[in-house]
Amino acid sequence: MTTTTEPGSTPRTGAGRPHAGRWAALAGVVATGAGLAVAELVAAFVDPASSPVLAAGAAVVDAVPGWLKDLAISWFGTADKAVLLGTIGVVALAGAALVGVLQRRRPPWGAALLAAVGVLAAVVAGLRPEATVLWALPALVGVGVAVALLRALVARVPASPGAPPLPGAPASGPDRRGFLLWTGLTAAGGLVALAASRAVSAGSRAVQAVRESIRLPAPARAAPPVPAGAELGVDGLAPYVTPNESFYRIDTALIVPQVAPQDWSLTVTGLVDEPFTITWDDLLALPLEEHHVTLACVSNEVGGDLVGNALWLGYPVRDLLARARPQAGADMVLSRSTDGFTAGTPLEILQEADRQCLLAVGMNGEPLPPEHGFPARLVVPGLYGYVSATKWVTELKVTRFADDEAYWTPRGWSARGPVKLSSRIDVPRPGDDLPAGTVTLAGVAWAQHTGVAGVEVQVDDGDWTAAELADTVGPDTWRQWRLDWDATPGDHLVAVRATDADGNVQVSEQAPPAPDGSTGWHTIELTIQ
Ligand SMILES: Nc1nc2c(c(=O)[nH]1)N[C@H]1C(S)=C(S)[C@@H](COP(=O)(O)O)O[C@H]1N2
Ligand SMILES: [Mo]
Repeated sequence: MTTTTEPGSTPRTGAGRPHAGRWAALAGVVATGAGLAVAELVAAFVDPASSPVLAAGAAVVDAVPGWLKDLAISWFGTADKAVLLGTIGVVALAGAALVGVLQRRRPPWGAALLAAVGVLAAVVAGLRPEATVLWALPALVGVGVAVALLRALVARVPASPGAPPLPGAPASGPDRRGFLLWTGLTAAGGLVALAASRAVSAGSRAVQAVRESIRLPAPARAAPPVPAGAELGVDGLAPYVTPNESFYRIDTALIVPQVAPQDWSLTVTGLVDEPFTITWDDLLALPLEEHHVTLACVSNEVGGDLVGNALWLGYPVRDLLARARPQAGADMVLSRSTDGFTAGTPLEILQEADRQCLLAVGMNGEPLPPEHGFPARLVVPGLYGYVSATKWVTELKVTRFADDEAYWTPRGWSARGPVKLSSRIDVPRPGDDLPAGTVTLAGVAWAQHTGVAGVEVQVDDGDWTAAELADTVGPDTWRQWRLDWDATPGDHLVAVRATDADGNVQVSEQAPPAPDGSTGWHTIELTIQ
């Protein structure tokens, strides 16, 4: 608590009544604490990591220089995180007390300071690398509640003994009993909100803990190793395998579904002779396969980043279907997620002997991250995600396109979504400083399940020049490309196009993503100095 002595107030001496500054500080602490508890409650619904306290802590960890981090670790060892959170707690407590005192003496500056810190916390949370816009919500709701409580409680702070009433305060000021009652009720409400937030986030924390304890079985059939030549080693170029943390995420779920493996099962049903259900343990006991597949979103604009490549571990969907024995006339598998999302995939594609469609449980050597479908999802080489890559999948219904519609079909997207041949320029980045001379152009190109056979680059109205193409494990992934260009000063347009293994050349006609995927050449403007 602060020990301010206000002008005109009697300094507190010994056993006298605490003066109003202390009550105001208490009001600040209780109002702020209740607001933080409400923020925790909102965060429990949005994402546990969107808690303003955790997000601010994470931002501090990212911002402190390496030497300070090393120093903290050498001083506090593994307790460094507890020390950091403790420090944030002490600073918050002191700040909250200050806000209370300020609000009493210089209204509305206490409330204004609190609001400013809350908005800052919302921005910090919203800018976390893994954040969605929703991450700003906990801090915004929390600070709204805190400001309202602060104003209400400070207005009820009893006057210091012997002090003249503050400007604007009624002559017969608020009484001490009333203040304590309101403060107590607020504190109790805050504790209830905190308990509720713990209860709500218990499910996701439990799922998180189970996920971390899982040791996935080794594949019965391992993926071919990634050849060294798959990486061209160009700075700023998308890596051949996309790390899970930077893998694009697209789904309709406002809150990431939390599905515990022990509660999960997958049912194969519909037009089949032998419907069946497998549990998580059943699935892990099957011979799993590993396969690199580049996933792409139909919403990806030309040059966009809604595409990524990962090593998936899972069980062939083909074998699940064989066990269920689809009936004649069926032509679609409607896969359904716990959150109600559905995708419709051509049955014959899932049955192809040489197409590795997986019921995946692993992504780049670890269990699927929750936002990528933990515990199980589908991955189908060659089809956009919206018609194939159902996350948190629990049902495969064998059916007919004539009888069933998947989630996106009545919303303006094609029932069938083969990935279109495409390519992208990653390097240079817009705004890069480019002196004349050799400029490296580089990017990626994909034609899942057919394979990319060539990439060409055109500068201004010049000829198309073949780029160097990196190695790949096979036709189901993208390939890096690069070309060293002898750049002359001035403004230039650089375009890229790919050719697939069947000899199809990427088309120049520009089409928007809807209804079945964008087309056109990725073209960038470069200014050479
Ligand atoms: N349950 C569920 N699965 C889903 C979706 C969804 O909205 N809900 N979106 C699909 C779409 S449109 C794409 S592009 C891929 C994206 O997978 P990712 O988020 O792992 O990159 O998931 C697919 N699976
Ligand atoms: Mo998508």
